[in-house]
Amino acid sequence: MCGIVGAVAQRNITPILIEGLKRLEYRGYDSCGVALHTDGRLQRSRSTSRVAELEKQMQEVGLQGFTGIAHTRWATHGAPASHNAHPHFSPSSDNARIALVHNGIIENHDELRAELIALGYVFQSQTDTEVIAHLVDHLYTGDLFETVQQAVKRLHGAYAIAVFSREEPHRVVAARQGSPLIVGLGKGENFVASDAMALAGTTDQIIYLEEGDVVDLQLGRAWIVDVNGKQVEREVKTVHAHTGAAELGPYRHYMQKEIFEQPRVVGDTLEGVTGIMPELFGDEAYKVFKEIDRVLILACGTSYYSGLTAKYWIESIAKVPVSVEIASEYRYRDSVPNPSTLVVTISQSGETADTIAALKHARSLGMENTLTICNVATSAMVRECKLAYITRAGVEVGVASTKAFTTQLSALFLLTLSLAQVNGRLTEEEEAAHLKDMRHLPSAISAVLALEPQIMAWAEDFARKENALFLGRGMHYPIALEGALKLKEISYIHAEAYPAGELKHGPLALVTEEMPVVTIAPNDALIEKLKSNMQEVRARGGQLYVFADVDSRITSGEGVHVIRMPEHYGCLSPILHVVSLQLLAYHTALARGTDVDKPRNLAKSVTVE
Ligand code: HGA
Repeated sequence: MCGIVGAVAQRNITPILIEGLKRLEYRGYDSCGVALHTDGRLQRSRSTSRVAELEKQMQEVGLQGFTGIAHTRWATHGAPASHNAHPHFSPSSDNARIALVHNGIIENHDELRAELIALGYVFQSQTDTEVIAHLVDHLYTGDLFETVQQAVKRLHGAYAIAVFSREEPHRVVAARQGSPLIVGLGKGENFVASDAMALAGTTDQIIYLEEGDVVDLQLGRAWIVDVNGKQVEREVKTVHAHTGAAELGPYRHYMQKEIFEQPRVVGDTLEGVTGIMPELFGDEAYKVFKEIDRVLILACGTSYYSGLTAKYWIESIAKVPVSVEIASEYRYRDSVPNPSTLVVTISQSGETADTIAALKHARSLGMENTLTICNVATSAMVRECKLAYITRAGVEVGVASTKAFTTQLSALFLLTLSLAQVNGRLTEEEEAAHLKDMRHLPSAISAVLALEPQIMAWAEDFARKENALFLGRGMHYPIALEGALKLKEISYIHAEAYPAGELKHGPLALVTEEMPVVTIAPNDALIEKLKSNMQEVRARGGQLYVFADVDSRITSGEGVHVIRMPEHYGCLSPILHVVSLQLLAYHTALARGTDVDKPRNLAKSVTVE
């Protein structure tokens, strides 16, 4: 999603801004731009192509400067076109006094636009962002810090902004509310960015701004005022931000690389877990787990499906009731709060706007026992929650999440066992058996990855289809949902998932000889029921593509294609089955020639609502 980088220095900052944008590039964007204070004027360069193209454009005209801001945009308001790309200028392109970049959504943009048009401002874009640029210009007093503090009072919605003025050449002012923003401190120079990763190699001295903060960046000072306009000191952290996208190595795409990293990252996520204990989630975890008598999981997309899987685990093993809600729904609906709930948020980036808002909503309803499963230790989510488990998936570049999902599942299984233990539902023998299975997970996943050639053969068939159904039962139903989501996201094939028993209540009407039906068939208590559901599909001519456990006695035949999973893996079986579905989606997309790592319309780290 959108990325911001800004700098005030005594050297040419173009390389810092461009490098910062490149580090944020993997999140997905549709346009990018840079504005600099150059020779007493504001100048900008914008592109609907890649950051490398923007860099070339800037080199051609020799665009350099000591003060500036840069942006990657993922359009929410207005088409992904160059006139909508940030930075936005005010009062006009040729007479720019204010330059501004923004992440988020301004909800009262229509009202503000009408007001500003009445004042004579002419809009050049369809974005909600441009209203902020004109608003700042309209309120400008000659002191940008003071002006921005006034301007943000008029904004409703979510924003992280960075702005500078032609009249104050060594100053960038930034503010946040609902979208992440950090400050990077240098020696006689200061920076702002939407993520510390953007500044890796420039500075490791990072301040995480809080909601409502406005910061004044000058050469030797970084002053922050809080939401009440009171000057505040915020903790400076030394952050060794990872340097972004790693090398592809022998892989064609990051998604493929990340699928194949799963044995290692699942191992890393579980490393050091020699026994089950609540303290894995934080010092207060034992007390919290004792206090709660239900769990509410809040998440979006793939993380939501890991939450759904965890519901099956927690209810069957720990015997604690669980509800799982889509964060963007939960935050706006009337629900019945219960203070003895453990609120669990799941997010790869820890910055997912909907999930953070849902968490805050839950807290506002008096539910203070919060825990997050997250891949970024320094994220807003980790900072907001009482307890946390940090997955060790490493940077996930592919927009379609893979290794983040399996590491989330690994952490959620640990949570299940910890809750079971606190509730006296885990014997020492059971604990030892589960730990043994978890230790063996990396090699079990590797065995699934070895199925790639067989899955590639199936992908050839799938690439010619426009629809697909996915079936699962029990804890494999969320895995069917995740498999369908993967296929949709990167191959653009319409795919839907159903609990297999639900087929006859409607979706069976879709089954013809043209319909591939992917079936997850672990050898569990529901296998005979599932076989009946498969017969229902075959009777209507549907083509079954079955991932069957080694001992499930399902054989290939007319219209029934079977790939045998290496072993039956009990409770942890969802972690293995999803890997085969990831490979199926990947190879289908490859055969269709889509942009696997940057699927159309999607972005990583969804920091807007
Ligand atoms: N609303 C702004 C910024 C969008 C954004 O933050 N995307 O991640 C726009 O549409 O330009």
